[in-house]
Amino acid sequence: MTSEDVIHSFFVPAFRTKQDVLPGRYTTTWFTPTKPGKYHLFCAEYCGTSHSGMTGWVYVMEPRDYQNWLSGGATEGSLAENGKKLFEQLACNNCHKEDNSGRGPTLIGLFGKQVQLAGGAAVKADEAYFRESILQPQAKVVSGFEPVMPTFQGLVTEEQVVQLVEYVKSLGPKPGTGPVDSGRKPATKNR
Ligand SMILES: [Cu+2]
Repeated sequence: MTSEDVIHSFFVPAFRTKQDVLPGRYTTTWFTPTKPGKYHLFCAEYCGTSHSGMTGWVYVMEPRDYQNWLSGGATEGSLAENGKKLFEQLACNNCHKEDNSGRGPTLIGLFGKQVQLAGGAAVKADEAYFRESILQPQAKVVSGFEPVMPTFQGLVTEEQVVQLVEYVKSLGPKPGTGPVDSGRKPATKNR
């Protein structure tokens, strides 16, 4: 879970579970419900004028009912599958090529690795880094690459950002690979 604006809090009273939802960070929550039913969920952190409308339902189903619901076309693919489609629609793959020959670094096997940045710093390739790189690509430029990526701020919804992030997560890391090396020499100014 993440927020595009202020701090919210995901709260399901019946499950006695509550987790803050923060801008710039991804948080996770999970629980094992024991009884099928329909349970209220709330935002439990005052977040603005529409706070009182920030509610929803969690549906707990028997496995068979859940399978029925799934096959009824209630969902169209996983987050990662939708992210892959979006990645192609937005032509991200023109620059982020699988073989690292594009204008941007390859994203294969990236999730969870340390990334060497231009200027010498390093950053962990986590969800927050992916999100920032989609919305503010110039914030952390990978060593060996030019800061040429345009921002996708305003072009993708928060839900689409989540889909893209899940897609990149689904690309790796591949087991047994070492830290990510961009495979390129650092960019020089006089090129
Ligand atoms: Cu809220």
